[in-house]
Amino acid sequence: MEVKNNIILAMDLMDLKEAEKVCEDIKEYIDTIKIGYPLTLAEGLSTIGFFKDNFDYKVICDYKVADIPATNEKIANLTFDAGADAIICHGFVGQDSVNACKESAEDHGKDVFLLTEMSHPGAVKFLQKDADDIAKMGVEMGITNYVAPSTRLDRLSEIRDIVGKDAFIISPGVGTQGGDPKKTLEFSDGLIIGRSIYNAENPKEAVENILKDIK
Ligand code: NUP
Repeated sequence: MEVKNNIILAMDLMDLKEAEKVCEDIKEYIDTIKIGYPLTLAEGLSTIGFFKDNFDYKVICDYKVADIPATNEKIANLTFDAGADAIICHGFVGQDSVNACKESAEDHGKDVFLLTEMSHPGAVKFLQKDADDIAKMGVEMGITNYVAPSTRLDRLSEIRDIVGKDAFIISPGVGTQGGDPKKTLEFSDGLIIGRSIYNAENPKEAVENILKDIK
């Protein structure tokens, strides 16, 4: 997946009209959006089509799919049938569950992202211990897209080493959670940025400032 300017907008506003306003403001800089449960549960699965039709965005659905294989397959099929370009799934549930998402993605000619370690402080307690093995499992499965944290660059760097230089890593935690955009891009291919853009007084200026920093 190619991401314009290495920035993916994490759109977690829960009102589609407000989300649209932000997207209008920054559309010259952004071609990929990530939506998750907040916007999808508030406004429906049709938000995927809304962003594709109105902005021609690539849409990554951050549904952190983490169920048994049969249920993962249903979730992924619904997501891709609604027009998503990619889905994010959790790795801790194991290979069979991840494979259900991977196969659904392949059937639809779309992408799956494997979530390794998360960016928030709480991830250190449980998820971090298994994150390297989750990444190794992804490599063994032939997965080429990963999510890894910008908030812990040592961990991001280790995950990069495991998945290899040709894998595509996108990283949340830039800005509000404390991650540095430029340093993150030493290891990552894309920055997932939400609140520091959509909550900014001037979202366009916020993006321009990030771009100045990373160029
Ligand atoms: O480890 C993760 N951390 C994280 O923040 C995995 C994620 N998918 N996210 C998501 O990235 C989070 O749900 C939000 O949509 C976005 C970060 O947003 P913000 O902290 O820039 O507002």
